[in-house]
Order: sequence, then C-alpha cells, then structure tokens
Amino acid sequence: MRSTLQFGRFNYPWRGDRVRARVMGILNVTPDSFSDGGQHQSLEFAISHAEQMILDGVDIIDVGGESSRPGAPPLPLAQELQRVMPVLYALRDQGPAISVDTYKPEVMREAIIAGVDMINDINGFRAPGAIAAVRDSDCGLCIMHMQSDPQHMQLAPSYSDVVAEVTAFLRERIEALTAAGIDPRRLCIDPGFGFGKTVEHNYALLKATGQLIAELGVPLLAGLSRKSMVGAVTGKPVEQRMAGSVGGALAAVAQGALIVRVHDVAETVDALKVWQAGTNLQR
Ligand code: 7PJ
Repeated sequence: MRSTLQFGRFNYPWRGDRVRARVMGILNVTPDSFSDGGQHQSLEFAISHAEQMILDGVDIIDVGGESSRPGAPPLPLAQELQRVMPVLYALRDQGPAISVDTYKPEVMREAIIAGVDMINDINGFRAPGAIAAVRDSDCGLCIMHMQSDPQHMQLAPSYSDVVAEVTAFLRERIEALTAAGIDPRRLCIDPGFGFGKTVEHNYALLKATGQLIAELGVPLLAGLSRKSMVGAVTGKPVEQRMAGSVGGALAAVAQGALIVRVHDVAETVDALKVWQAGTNLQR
C-alpha cells in the first residue's frame, strides 16, 4: 500500500486514520510586488514573512521567484536563482518542510543541493531535463496540470471533459516519472486551479477531488487561495478573499486533499484544527 507521501526529511500519511491535512504557505520572492529596495530588502521581507508563517503553524513553505499570474512574462534563470536560493538556504533548518515553486530544471538542481524537501512544478516536469534533475534525489514532486502557459492560459481555456483530460494528463506524468525510476511515494498531484481553466472548469475539478485521488492513487494538493474562482462565487476582490479561500480549502480537505496551498496560514491552520476536531476523517 502506498499510503504515505515521502518527501525529503518528511513523511505524511495520506490514507487511513492517521491522516492530518497539511498547510503549505505561499512565499513569493518577487521584489516588484512590495518593495523598491532591491535584492537585500526582498530577502529580509521574505524571511520575516516566513518567520510569521512558522509562528502561525505552517507545515510546508513554498518559495517562488517567478510570478505565474495570468499573462506574466517568464523570469530569466539567473534572476530566479538570485531571488530564490538565499531564501532556501535561510529557511532550510527552521522547522517546516521547504518547497520550491519552479519549472526550470536548473533551479530544481540548485534547490536540491540546498536541501529542499519538495519541488512544486506548475508545468508537471515537462521541461526537457526536469525529470533527470529530480530523479536521483529524495525530494517530493508536486505535479500540477496547466493548459497552455502562463502568458496564454487564460485567453481561451477549452476542454471537452475537463476532469477526464486533467486526470489523463496527471496519469501520463505519473507514468513518465515512475518510468524514470522515481519512487511513486514521492509524488503528489494538483489539478492546477486557474491554470488554463474557467471558473466552471475549476469547480468541476474541485468537486472531482475524491475521484482524482481514487483514480490516480496519489495524494492531492489543492491551491485555490485568493484565486478568481473564489472571487467569482463571493463577488469579492482579491484582498477580501480570505474567508472564501478558507472555505475552499475545507471543501478540498473534506474530499480527501492532503495539502492546501494558501496565503493565509494562521486562519487556515485554525479552520483545519476545528475541522479535524469535529470530524472523523477516514479515507
Ligand atoms: C499554484 C502553484 C497552484 C501549485 C501557483 C497563485 C498562482 N503551485 N503555484 N498549485 N498556483 N502546486 O498562487 O495564485 O495552484 S502561483
């Protein structure tokens, strides 16, 4: 039975009665978004944000240097390394698991040297060299589905059956990774909310959480924090989507998601604690 997710220094049961849903906190290291003080200031800001997430009870910190919001241009390799690597080294021994959000094989290799526990690839390890970069490590691998690429994905998302197509994509990537000799216990899957999907596609996938897990036999990570699918239902702008995002995280966990990727760590941790105390989660 493959009933634990094994990644880096960590081991999470994801089937049976010892399951506890985990919170992945989003740490964006993108200087443009909050400061004009350049490299040093963005490092300081990232570290203090991470320290707060640790106080708030985060399980995994997901460090990303490239904005993958719709229409965003790609970030050159050297800049991504410059942003992300100092943060990975600074956070490696602070307690939580460390993940890096990247689709570049060169960043994956450097991050593995720095000792990250997980690589979170919005591109599903499709880049040439991505599988080779991660094969001989023990880090976890989050395989996300994306239609098209960040610059074009929201122009005209189109599926004849979104759940079937995302399932088939994830199955193919699981097979590609395991065919290269990668232990399936290192893998988790992610339907990729907002990545080449309309609001209807996103909710069809959220409702299919249990089906994706059952069909693919791999734990699932759900990332819908502050996304437009939350705004579409609540009518709220991005800065007022916290409660809606917590509701979405609970909907995913109720259907068997193991990890939720969120901006609002404290609120999500509290919601999951009460959720867990008030339910008998059996999967
Ligand atoms: C996701 C991600 C997601 C995973 C981003 C944002 C956009 N990685 N990276 N899943 N989203 N695995 O956070 O709004 O949904 S960047």
